[in-house]
Amino acid sequence: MRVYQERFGVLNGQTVTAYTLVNDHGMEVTSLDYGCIISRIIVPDQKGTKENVILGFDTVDDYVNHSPYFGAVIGRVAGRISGAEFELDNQVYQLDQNDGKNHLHGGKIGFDKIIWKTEVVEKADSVALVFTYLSKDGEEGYPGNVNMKVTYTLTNDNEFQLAYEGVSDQRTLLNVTNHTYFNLSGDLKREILDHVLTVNSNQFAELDSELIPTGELLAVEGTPFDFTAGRKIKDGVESQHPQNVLAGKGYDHPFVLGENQHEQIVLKDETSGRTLIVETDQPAVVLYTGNQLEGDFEIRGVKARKYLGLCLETQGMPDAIHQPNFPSVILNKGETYQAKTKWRFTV
Ligand code: FUC
Repeated sequence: MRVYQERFGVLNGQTVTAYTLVNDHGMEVTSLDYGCIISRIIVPDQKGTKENVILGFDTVDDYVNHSPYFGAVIGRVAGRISGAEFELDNQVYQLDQNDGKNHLHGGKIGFDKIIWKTEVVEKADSVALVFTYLSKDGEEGYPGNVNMKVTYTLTNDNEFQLAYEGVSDQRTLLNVTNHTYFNLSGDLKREILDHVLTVNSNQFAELDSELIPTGELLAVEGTPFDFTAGRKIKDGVESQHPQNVLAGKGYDHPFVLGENQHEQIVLKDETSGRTLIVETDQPAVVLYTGNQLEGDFEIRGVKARKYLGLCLETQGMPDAIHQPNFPSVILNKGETYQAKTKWRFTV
C-alpha cells in the first residue's frame, strides 16, 4: 500500500494538495485537503477494468465555481436548518441563509470550503489521511470553538473508512457527513437510474416543500421508499408519490437506520457488477439522487445533468434541533462527537 501527493492547485494564495491512497488490490482514493474532498475512487469492475466511481473535478476552479458539494465533508451541521436559526440554552443563534431563508450544509463557508491540515499515516495493512481544523467560536453563526478531526483510511480489503471527531469548548451542534456522489457504472458511462439500492430502513422522514423534515416519520411499506428488498432508483424518479415529486422527481430524504449495522446500505450496478456496501453508526442516511444536478459545466468531460450520481449521506437527522422526536445533535462542552462510516467495494 502507498500514498502519494501532488499539487492540485491554489485557492486564495494557498496550495491545495491531492493525496492518493493506493492499496494492493487495485483500489485508489484521491482526496484533497480542500474540504476533505474525495475527488476520485478507482475500483475494478467484474472484468477487472479499473474506473472512477464518483463525481469530481480536476481543478480547484471547477470546485469553487460549480461543485454541489462533490465529495466534501459537510459541517458543522449537515442538511437544512429551518429558518437558519436555533435556540440553545436560552440563546438564539442566527445562521447564514444560504438556501432560501434556511441554512444548508454548514453555511457559506462550511467544512467543505476550507483547507484542512493534513497528516499521512502509513501502516502495514492500511494507509490513512488525518485532517484537522479548528472551527472558531461564532463561525457561520455556531457557538463554540470546535476542534475537528476527519480520518480517511483505505484498507487492503477495498474498504474505505470515514471517521469524524469533534470537541467543543461550549455546548453546540455537530452533525457531520460526507457528500460523495456515487456512480458505479465507471467513468460516468450511465446515469444512476438503473442502480439497485437496498436500505435496511422501515421509515423515512416526510419533507415539506422547502425540503425540511416536517417531523413525521412515514412507513416505507408499499411506497417507492421501500428499499428493504432492493429497488431501482428509477422507481422514485418516475413515481407520482408526492414526496418523490416534491424532491424534484427522485429522492432527497432521510431514512431511519436500525441498530444492526451489518450491510445496512447496498448499492449495485448490475452492468459493471460493482457493489458498494455502506455501514455506519449514524441514525440516518440521506439519499439524494442528484435531482438538482444541472448546470452549464462538465464533470470530467461529461455534461452535468440530473441523476448522474447519488449521495448516501450517513448522519444524524436533519433539522434535529427543531424536532424533539429526532435524536439530538447537540454536543456538550468537552464531550467528543464521534461518527463512523465504511464504504466497502466488491464485484
Ligand atoms: C443534498 C440535498 C440538497 C441539495 C444538496 C446539493 O444533500 O439534500 O437538496 O441539493 O445536497
